[in-house]
Parts: sequence; C-alpha cells; structure tokens
Amino acid sequence: MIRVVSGIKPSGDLTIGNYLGAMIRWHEAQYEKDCFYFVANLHALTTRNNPVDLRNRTYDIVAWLLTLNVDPSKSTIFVQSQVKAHSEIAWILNNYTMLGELNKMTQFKDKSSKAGKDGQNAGLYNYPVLMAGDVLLYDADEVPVGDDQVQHLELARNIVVRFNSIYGKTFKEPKPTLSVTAKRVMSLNNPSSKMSKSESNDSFVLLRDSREAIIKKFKRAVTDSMNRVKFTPEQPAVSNLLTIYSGFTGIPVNEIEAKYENSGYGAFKTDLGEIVAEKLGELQLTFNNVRADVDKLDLILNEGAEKASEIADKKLSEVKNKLGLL
Ligand code: AQP
Repeated sequence: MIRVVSGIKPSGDLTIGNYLGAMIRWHEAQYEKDCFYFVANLHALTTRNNPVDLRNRTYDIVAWLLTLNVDPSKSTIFVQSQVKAHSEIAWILNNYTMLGELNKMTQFKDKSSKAGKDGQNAGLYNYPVLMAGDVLLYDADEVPVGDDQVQHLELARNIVVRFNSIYGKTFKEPKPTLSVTAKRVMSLNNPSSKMSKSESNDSFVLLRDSREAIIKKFKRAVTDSMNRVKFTPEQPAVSNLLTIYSGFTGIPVNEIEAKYENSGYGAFKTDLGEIVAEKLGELQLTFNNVRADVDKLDLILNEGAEKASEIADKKLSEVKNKLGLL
C-alpha cells in the first residue's frame, strides 16, 4: 500500500495557507493509503516558544486534524517528539548531507534573514535534514506538501541516493504531492511572500479567527489599482484572493472571474470574507468540542506514537546496523 507521511509545525496558530495547501485533502488519502500525520514540534524549536503555548498548539493541531476528518482508526496521528527515532536519524543523516546543499535552501535563507543574527541557530540550518529523517524513517512514497517544501524533499532524495549508494538499498525516495487546491497561498498584505503563521496578524487568516476579524482582514487585503477581478501574473494579490475563493468554494477561478466581471474589488472582497468566515465558523464549532477532550487526544497520540515507533525503530535499527553503531 502507498504510504503517505506529512507533518505540521506548531510554530503558531494554523492559517488558511496550511488548510488549503495541505490539510483540506489529508482525509481523502486515508481510505486507500497508509497515512502518517504528525505534529512537527521538534521543528518548532528553531524559534523560541513559550512552553505552555507550544504544548497548547500541539494539541490544537491534533484537534484540527480530527476536525478535518482525519480518522485515527485509519491514519496514524502522532507527535514527533514522542517518537524518539526522529531525533536520532536526523543526527545520522547530517553526516550524509553536504553544507553546499543546505546553503542552497531558500527557506533557510528567507527565515534566517528574517530571524536576524540572534535567531540564526544551527537547528534552523539543519531543519531540512530532520525533515528528511521524518519521511525516510517510514519509507514514505508520497509527501503531501505546499510547494515551499519541494526543495527540502529534493534534498531528502539526494540523501537517499548518497546513503543507498554506500550501504545498499536502505531508504526509499519520497516524492512530493502538491495540493490541487492551492499550491501556495500568499500573504494578504504582500503577495510575493507566502502566508505564514509566524508573520504579522494582518498577513494571514487563522483557522480560529473570529468572523469579524476574517471579514476585516479580507477587506484590508492589498489588491491593486486595476479594479478588475482577474487571475493574471500582473495581479498577484487579486490572483491570490481568487485562489482562496476557489479553494473555499470549489468554484473554478474562471467562473469566479465571470461572476465579478462588472463589479469592483469591494463586492468581491466582502463576499470572500463572508464565505471564509462561514466555513471557518462551522469548523470552529467542531474544533472546540474536539479540543476540549484532552484525555481523548492523549489517548490518540499514545496509540499513534506506539504505531509510528514500531516502524521508525525498525528502520533506525537497520541503519545503525549498517553503520556499525551498537
Ligand atoms: N501559505 C501556504 N500555502 C500553501 N501551503 C502551505 N503550507 C504552509 N503554509 C502554506 C503547507 O502546510 C503544511 C504544514 O506546514 P508547516 O506549518 O509545517 O510549515 P510551514 O510551511 O513553514 O508553515 P508556516 O505557516 O510558513 O510556518 P512558519 O511561519 O513557522 O514557517 C506544509 O505542507 C506546508 O507546505
């Protein structure tokens, strides 16, 4: 059976970028594939977190997965730090990763320049190696990601080729599967930058934002002076809003363009705010119920960690054996 592995970092509250670019489709795979979804809390350590917030956000992500119909009886849901093999494989794989490769990672360049000198820690630099370990431990066939993560998976494939050429077939080459809904949702106030949960409040819409906040954020979203609702490279901000509209409604972009052909941005942005607020409002009701039962979340996570560890530990033992590690 095809195995799918994907993670989400609890570095902030989830945005509609995480939703449209990744999580919206995750439940569909679980009926025909062996799916592993995890909270990448070790990845969140690259920035400083309040421990209480980090713990809460970890549970939040699990609750969102359940809200979005990821079923723990079909998919394995776990927290990265509860499966120890992740940290151990990352150290090993570091030795099969070249500095030149890490230097090329655009996400590192972007994040380290934003982090400033004090935030440029080695974890941020090594992040793609831990991510390679996350998927290689499970012999993942497919890794559903937004297109910002494709470069990291290319690195994972380089590591596989390098390691396998020395020690014989050990790891499987993972391939990224891109979202059909929204490969990349962009910031609402800067369409050349990805919508990210660690950016400023008016750049994103959070899954848990209030109705008022959502409507206000879309009203304030940057557009341009052309005042036509068109998906074109000259209008990246409007194109981004069209992607979001289409992602939330399932309506093809050309039909949305036609609908707003004779109206300006005002009506389009107001409708978009209403649509997103309505959908997220429904999801929030379910989320609040699921999130309230922490004992149940812990139960799911314990079972998930056990199942994931069984597979990950086996792969780690194979690797250690090949390397001569006791
Ligand atoms: N804006 C986005 N558009 C499309 N897909 C996105 N993803 C995240 N943002 C967008 C996809 O969501 C999955 C989980 O991502 P993540 O939270 O683990 O990491 P990230 O991509 O680094 O997310 P952020 O929000 O940008 O976090 P920060 O600000 O902490 O770096 C992935 O499949 C990702 O591609």
